[in-house]
Amino acid sequence: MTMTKSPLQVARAAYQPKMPVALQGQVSLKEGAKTQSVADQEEIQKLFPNTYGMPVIELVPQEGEATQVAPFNVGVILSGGQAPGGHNVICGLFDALKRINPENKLYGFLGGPSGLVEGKYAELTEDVIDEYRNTGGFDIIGSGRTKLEETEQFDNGIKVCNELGIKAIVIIGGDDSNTNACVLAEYYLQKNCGIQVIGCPKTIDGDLKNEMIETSFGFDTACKTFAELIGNIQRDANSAKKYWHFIRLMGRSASHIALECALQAQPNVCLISEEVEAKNMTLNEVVEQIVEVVVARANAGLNFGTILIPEGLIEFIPAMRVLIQELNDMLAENEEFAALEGDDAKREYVKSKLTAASCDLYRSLPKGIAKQLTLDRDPHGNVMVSQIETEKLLIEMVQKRLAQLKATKEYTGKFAALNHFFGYEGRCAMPSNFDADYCYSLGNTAAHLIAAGKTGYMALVKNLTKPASEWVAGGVPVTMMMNMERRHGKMKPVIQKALVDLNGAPFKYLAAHRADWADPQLSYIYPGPIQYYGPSEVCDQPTRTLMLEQSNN
Ligand code: FBP
Repeated sequence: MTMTKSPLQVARAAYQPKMPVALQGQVSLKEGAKTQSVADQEEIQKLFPNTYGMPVIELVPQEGEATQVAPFNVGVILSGGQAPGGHNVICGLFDALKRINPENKLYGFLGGPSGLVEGKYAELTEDVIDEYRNTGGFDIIGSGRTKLEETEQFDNGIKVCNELGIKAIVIIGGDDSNTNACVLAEYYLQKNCGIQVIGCPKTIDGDLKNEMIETSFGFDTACKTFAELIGNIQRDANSAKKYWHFIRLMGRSASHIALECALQAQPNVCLISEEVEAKNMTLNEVVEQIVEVVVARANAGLNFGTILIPEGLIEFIPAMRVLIQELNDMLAENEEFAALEGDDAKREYVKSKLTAASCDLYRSLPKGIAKQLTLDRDPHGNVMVSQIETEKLLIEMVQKRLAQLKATKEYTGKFAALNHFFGYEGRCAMPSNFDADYCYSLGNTAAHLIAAGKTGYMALVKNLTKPASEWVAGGVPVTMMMNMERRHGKMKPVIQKALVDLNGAPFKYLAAHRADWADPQLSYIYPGPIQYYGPSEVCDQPTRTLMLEQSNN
């Protein structure tokens, strides 16, 4: 007989996620005070007249008889990059919908937001859902990065929802997708079409967090997966004693993933983009910071080590940021550039359009890196930093600098470097207990917000360093998290990205300990793989970031 599932897969299929007490029985809503956006209040209010200022909501246990709710249908969309736990949001949503009324139906829009616009969907029935409980990936319905922004797309959505009797759409996505969810909610209220929109905070990057959203789902599992790999590499480095490992980690602009992995594995160096920017560092200064550690360790006879590099680093070097901004504005809807054939023609075109300082910087970069900077932006206008091989650029520059130091006898070690990029390895990992529980609770929460007629909200679950039974579930108006930012050359309302806070406890911990971690007296940690069964202190711990952040409160 062929085996189609590993024993762990079978065990995980039967895992019952832990949930806050408030979600375990009948639920009612408690509304707080009116809210304001985090910045640019006047502009945001003008753009979102119907969804601005709504109160924060808390879900609380309901006393007495269950309220009868007429059956309704819901559509769900997975948007953007995969994040562990997405399937459990859908499973939690499904189970809560069925508890609210067994006749409720859940449809999944296929391939991301385009599924809604193009009317591509599948009904998610019990047998489908059961296949995906506590699994990683987004393959239950697929994901995509189509941006929902045109009224034509919104109107198509109305047609499709009406055909399926859908009363609400749940968009599981990051900051950009949830911004779009809010635009959609606002439009549907203006049109009075009766379709609600609820968001859920997803992204491994960890940059969708604020006063209300303690963390985005997927960050926990992805970081634990990367930290395991980094620990394994450190053990290899410490055994063979011959390589410097330059490890770039996903996370887009924010360095949360690199920081969390550093807290878990204690590498010799961890660069934090936000610090590089705050200190106004040049690329050469970043290189110098690495070289100092390499030289110090070589002097102690250790020609090996680990260096963590956040994937967005390059955007945070001030001169590089100006260059990227110029490239963004230049490349936005630039058909002339798109029509050019061959790398040389494109390079010459770019050089002719840049300011003198940016042009000099562009010319000084290795050609491969310069080309990577001009690759297509994603549909939200972001540079695709995952495709820029900053770790190779740094290796090359460190190598050059060490050669100079060797010539003057200031460095006598050996330098052999290997490059790694971790991102896709962790985005679809089997969710940790934390993510499995958190996501299932988020899905449940979304169902209750829908049943109560809410729209323009993001589902939230907080108190996350406490046992799951003490978590608090509710909803936050998406407009509360918004500000105005420049995108595609224009000012747009978007959910404010949370970058690493240099005054926050996680960064301060790194800053206080990194000299010890660089030191020849090794302090590597080998975190090992995620554990699903065993003592709670091994299996249910949230990230170090969350624990340090909350230990301050
Ligand atoms: P989201 O913001 O959509 O969650 O993206 C997560 C992410 O993994 C980033 O860390 C990375 O830069 C990007 O997706 C890679 O994009 P793609 O999946 O299109 O290669």
